[in-house]
Amino acid sequence: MSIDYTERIPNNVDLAGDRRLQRALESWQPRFLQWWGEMGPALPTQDVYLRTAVDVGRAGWAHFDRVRLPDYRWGIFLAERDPDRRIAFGQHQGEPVWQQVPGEHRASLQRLIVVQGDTEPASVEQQRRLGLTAPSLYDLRNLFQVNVEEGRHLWAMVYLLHAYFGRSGRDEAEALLLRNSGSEDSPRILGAFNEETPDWLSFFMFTYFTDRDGKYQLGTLKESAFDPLSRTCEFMLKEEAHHMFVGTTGVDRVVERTAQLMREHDTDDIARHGGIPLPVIQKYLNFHYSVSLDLFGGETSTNVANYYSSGLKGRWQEERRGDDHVLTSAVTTIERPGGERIVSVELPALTALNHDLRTAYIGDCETGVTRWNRILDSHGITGHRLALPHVGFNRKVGAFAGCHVTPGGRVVDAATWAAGRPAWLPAPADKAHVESLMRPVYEPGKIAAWLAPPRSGINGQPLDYEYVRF
Ligand code: BYC
Repeated sequence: MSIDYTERIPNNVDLAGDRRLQRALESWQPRFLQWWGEMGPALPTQDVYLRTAVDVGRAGWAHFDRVRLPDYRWGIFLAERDPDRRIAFGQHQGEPVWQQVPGEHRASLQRLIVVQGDTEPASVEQQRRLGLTAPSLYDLRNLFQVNVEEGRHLWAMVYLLHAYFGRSGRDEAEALLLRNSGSEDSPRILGAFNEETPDWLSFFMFTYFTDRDGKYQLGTLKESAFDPLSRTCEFMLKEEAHHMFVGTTGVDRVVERTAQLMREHDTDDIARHGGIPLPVIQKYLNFHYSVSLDLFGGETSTNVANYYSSGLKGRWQEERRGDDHVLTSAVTTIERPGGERIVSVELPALTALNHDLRTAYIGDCETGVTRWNRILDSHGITGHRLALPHVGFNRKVGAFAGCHVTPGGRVVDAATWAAGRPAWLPAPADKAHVESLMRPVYEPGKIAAWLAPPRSGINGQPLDYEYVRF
């Protein structure tokens, strides 16, 4: 079913056919817009060159146009329904997928949807002030594209809460607009979404590492036996691809510019030449990677075992796995601290599914590091390498929480950790330097001196296109 843009809430779920639901969502809509006004982008603009979904099918789903941000057509878009789809894993493997929520899984499914939904507006809140220091109109436009799509992902989860979870779902939808990133009284649910994204290096790292957790979590929810959740995640993943692109190419361009400055001035100390030194890039990487690893939950979790067995949340690329998809007798190996060393232990695969997902995620993160090191190589910089820190580094969740592990993977005491910290995580002086570079560049085609230009414009437009008008 194609998307109906004549409706107050654009959708492809025949909202008009369910008046009660339509009215409930229409009463949530002004509250969303109020939240967007208060917590969304702080920079006033006239319009932005944005893409909007016009069809959820394979071809031609995106339409580009100049849009006033508050007029963006947020709506409800689910991927096409496959009438033959069957549950791919767990106790219900082989049975038809569910079009309604089974009573016994109501609380767990609602919890998963609320946790997912909570991250979407959180990221908009975290990025609220970035427009004030955008390094170019191209980047500013990308920020706003990410923001409106996160807003739409909130709509996706709110639709599920309203349509399938009755009164408690409506209450949760309300609460999604009441919690705020970093709030003392009512913070966002997951740790990384209460951290600040105060500068564009953080934004690129966030869209590389934290949005990538989103990709993997959505990938597991796409496998869900609850078909409406699966279908909405499938479409969200298509939008998510652009967020990955912003992160990957954003860090590419920081590294590229840093390498250029290192060559040009024949020094590693490029801070005084207006660049971001490699050790600072590494520290930001260490921070964003480690807080993103926390988003996978504990290495061992009975929650995830139950989600899997009951069909709520699958594995990354479940159907491509060559095992029994039940995992009752499978085992796996994980690393965890064992006194002063890190030891490997064998565990039931079912309770280690967060670890399984995290392993796929880490493999994906490595590809970024490889490409950034290739950029250094291409500038003849061979003495420096970017690297992912050890999984135990700077962790607050899981087996390594409360244990001090260096980026290289050595377990150390609290004093050694405290002494090493300024070299491993962004120190006040690093943050101050990065902040000092954050000056807005709003002239079409121009770019801040700490960042290399992108390889090409958006949707075939030239780099000096007026992507945002004021
Ligand atoms: N912070 O059994 P455990 C995205 C809680 S990002 C705070 O080890 P479980 C996006 C946990 O809730 C993707 N609390 O974990 C990216 C549990 O509490 P309860 C978001 C945490 O349940 C960028 C307790 O600790 N989507 O889309 O197996 C921009 C024990 O946990 C944290 C999802 O996460 C934490 N980091 O797995 C925009 C998918 N970690 O239940 C968007 C939905 C754990 O005992 N969520 N806890 O009160 C889930 O699948 C799971 O809830 C988690 C945790 C993977 C998060």
